[in-house]
Amino acid sequence: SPKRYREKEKRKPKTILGAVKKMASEVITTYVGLGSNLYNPIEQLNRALTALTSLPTTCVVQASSFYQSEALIEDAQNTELKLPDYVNAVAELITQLSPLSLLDNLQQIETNQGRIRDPHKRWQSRSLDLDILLYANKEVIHDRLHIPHYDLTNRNFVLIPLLEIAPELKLPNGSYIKTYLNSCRSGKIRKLA
Ligand code: A4P
Ligand code: MG
Repeated sequence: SPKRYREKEKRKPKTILGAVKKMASEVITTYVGLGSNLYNPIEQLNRALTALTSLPTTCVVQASSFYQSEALIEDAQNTELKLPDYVNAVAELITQLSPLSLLDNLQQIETNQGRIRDPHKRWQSRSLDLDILLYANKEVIHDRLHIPHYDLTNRNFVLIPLLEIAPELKLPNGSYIKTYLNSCRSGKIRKLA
């Protein structure tokens, strides 16, 4: 109806510049951690990076080198059984997806790459794990989502690739991420060629 049309018109930004600013303000920088220790981890990460580039309203700005590291396991986990090494990396994205819809999309990529999720077992070997490390300066506390990632500052295999692409990055609380490098767990890690 003409009335509804007029209402719709009202909601439009007044200028092109207004529209551009509105769009720009909704673009968020987010960092995603990638990890794999099954079925050719390097191949898994390359596939995942390609999948990230085709997410809706999302661009991959840059990705870190790949790093090989010893599997971090829980104290209670059976250590006689040596788990395969991980390959880890971090990607910087810009996106207009909300945190939860980004999570849905990441979990879909994991599933597409054969990730089998057993909610009763933590830290199982996996073909692909995609974690949202940071989402702009936001803190998110939700049943399905904690941002920043709960263990980000303790893991050298997250901190090292993250700092490679964003050395001056800060947590939402304002502290520099690089300051955690000295105090994080120091499992074996090496940069892959
Ligand atoms: N979830 C909450 N917050 C987030 C977030 N910021 N990003 C929820 C992604 N997911 C988040 O995750 C379990 C649930 O966490 C999800 O359903 C989501 O709603 P998951 O991927 O299903 O299971 P998970 O990964 O086994 O659990 P968890 O505890 O997150 O494991 P981690 O912490 O990811 O650790 N060793 C090396 N060297 N490298 C590794 O990458 N990774 C792990 C897994 C263990 N050891 C490792 C590595
Ligand atoms: Mg995970």
